[in-house]
Amino acid sequence: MIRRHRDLYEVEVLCAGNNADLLIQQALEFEPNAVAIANKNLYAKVQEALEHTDIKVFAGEESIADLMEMSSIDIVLAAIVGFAGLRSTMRAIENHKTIALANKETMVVAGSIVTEAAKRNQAPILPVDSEHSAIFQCLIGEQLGLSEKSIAPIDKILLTASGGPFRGRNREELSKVTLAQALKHPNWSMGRKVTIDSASLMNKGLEVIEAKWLFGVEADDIEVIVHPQSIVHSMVQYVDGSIKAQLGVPTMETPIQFAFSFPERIESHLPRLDFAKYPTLTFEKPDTETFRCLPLAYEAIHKGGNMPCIMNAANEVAVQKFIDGEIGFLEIADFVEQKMQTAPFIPTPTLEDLFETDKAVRGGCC
Ligand code: MN3
Repeated sequence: MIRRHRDLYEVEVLCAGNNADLLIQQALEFEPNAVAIANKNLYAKVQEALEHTDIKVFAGEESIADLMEMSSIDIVLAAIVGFAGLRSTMRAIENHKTIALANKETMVVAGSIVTEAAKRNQAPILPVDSEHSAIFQCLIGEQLGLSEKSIAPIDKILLTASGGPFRGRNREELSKVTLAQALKHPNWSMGRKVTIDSASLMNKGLEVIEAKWLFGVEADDIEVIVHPQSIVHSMVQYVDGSIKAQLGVPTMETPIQFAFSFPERIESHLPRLDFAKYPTLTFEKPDTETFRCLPLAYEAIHKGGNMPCIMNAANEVAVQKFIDGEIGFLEIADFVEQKMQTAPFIPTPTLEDLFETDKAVRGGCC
């Protein structure tokens, strides 16, 4: 997107977790002011590769958060996966940056704190998650501004889910699925964590919570609908019964571009949706008996407080255990449910409480 619109956007900072090679390659192409790599062990490698340039090199998660203070930054694409993205996103908000939010865990864990801080600091949060970008696009013209608490004309949000690679399978079949099968998503190409979350429907659970905070609606007014073709990216039903939907081929480039170009629309060379190739679009109810992560997410948001944080941390641990072959696929939900029952509950947590909760659950507190 940036590559095609170099006249509109300048890259100030690039950050990476462990992928030093891609960071170096992109730094040489986009010539940012600074780069940061979270993994400090890779500092020397990046520094050496960029030695002959003016690009400043930093390492460590703190330095990523510190870079958010740069006055030359207007918009931050918050795309660090998992809880790890919270601190730098908060720092960007405190520095009045526009946030293009690709990190849903930030909203899941600290939705109330993040949305309040965004309001206080006049830092708009624009969704990058494809479903939330769709909802946002359906809301334009109906009400102004995101994160407003009262969106009067909405009846409900219809959040679509592809159903992932295991749609239609029963628990017996799911007890035997492998990591390789879980990583084969039918429509979207994404990182490991998100792909496994998609297979377990936890991703949709996280998205329900994300939508609640982004659009100021109650979780019960968000209905998940399985739509295997991933063409309708989500919908909004209004009080008069009208439904607006946003459609397109499944690619993350569209929502990323829209978050950057909003309130304008700019050209894109991306393939157009050919309806002849999709003669049938289907919709079905999610199987919440089999895919228990989705009801667990509703339970967490109903409970409130630090419960979504407990759920998220437990899920991140469980997904890693599944990747490492320590637990089976169905045990992801078991693990999450168990932590939700035993981890200490805090009804109105501060940001520091949430960091403590996250650490405790990861540390195996309970
Ligand atoms: Mn999504």
